[in-house]
Amino acid sequence: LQLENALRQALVRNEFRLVYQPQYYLERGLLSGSEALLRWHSALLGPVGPADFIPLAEETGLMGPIGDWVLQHACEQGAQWLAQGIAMPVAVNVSACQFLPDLPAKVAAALNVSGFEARLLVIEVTESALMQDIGRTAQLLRQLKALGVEVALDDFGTGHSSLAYLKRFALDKLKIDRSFISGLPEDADDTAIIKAMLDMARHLGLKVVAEGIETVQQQDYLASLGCEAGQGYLYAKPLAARQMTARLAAAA
Ligand code: G
Ligand code: G
Ligand code: NA
Repeated sequence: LQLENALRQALVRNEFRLVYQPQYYLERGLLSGSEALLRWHSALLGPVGPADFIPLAEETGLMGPIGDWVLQHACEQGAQWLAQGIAMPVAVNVSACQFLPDLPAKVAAALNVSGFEARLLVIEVTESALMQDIGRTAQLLRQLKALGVEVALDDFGTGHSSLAYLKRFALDKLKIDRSFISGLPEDADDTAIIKAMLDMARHLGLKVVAEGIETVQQQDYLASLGCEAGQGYLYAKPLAARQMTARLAAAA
């Protein structure tokens, strides 16, 4: 209850911030984008991790307003990078409870207010969000696509969606869950699964980002299989906006 009360105050007290984890093209080592990740430093409780407060936010109805803040703030940061001449794609996580008919209008508003470009915004959704209401999902994805944003399926492989929906839904990108990456390149099961995932993505015309790359061996193995991009501690942990800006300026 203490956590819930603190969370209720967090937005007005301006206790949230976003950090950004860079993503790289595996082959050429160039920056390909970034993922915005939410951080909360509570005045009462200190730092609280997303694994601890996001489920609570979802249960208590607070994820809606928090998610709006994330979307708006990420677009403002992206627009700021654009103003500095850096066209950096920014991916934003969207909870199942935000994946509702009002989402396209919220995305459009965030783009409008910030001046960020739709083609640089990526909406990351989970399989559970897509599977809530299949008919509605197809329409929502079409509306998001019509805005010009990309949609990525997050934590791919950990959910329970039917592969058939991958074809039916208007997705742009798969993010392969890090649980499939950690055993590479030695684990025979993981290598078989990764090969199948990359093969399928290629045939469906989906881009791929591998999550949780921690070693050069993993990077090189994934690159040899044609995996386009990745993120992970090998490159950088999530960075404060200023650190990310410095990295972008250095790469430009
Ligand atoms: O930031 P960290 O690497 O600890 O992320 C832990 C989990 O919290 C991840 O699964 C991530 O998807 C989720 N997460 C981080 N930021 C956000 C956010 O802004 N919105 C939502 N819905 N989930 C987030
Ligand atoms: O599910 P999602 O992709 O949103 O998860 C992002 C989470 O993964 C964040 O908590 C981030 O800190 C974490 N993360 C990012 N890179 C790595 C990595 O290389 N290894 C591990 N173990 N976690 C990572
Ligand atoms: Na994510």
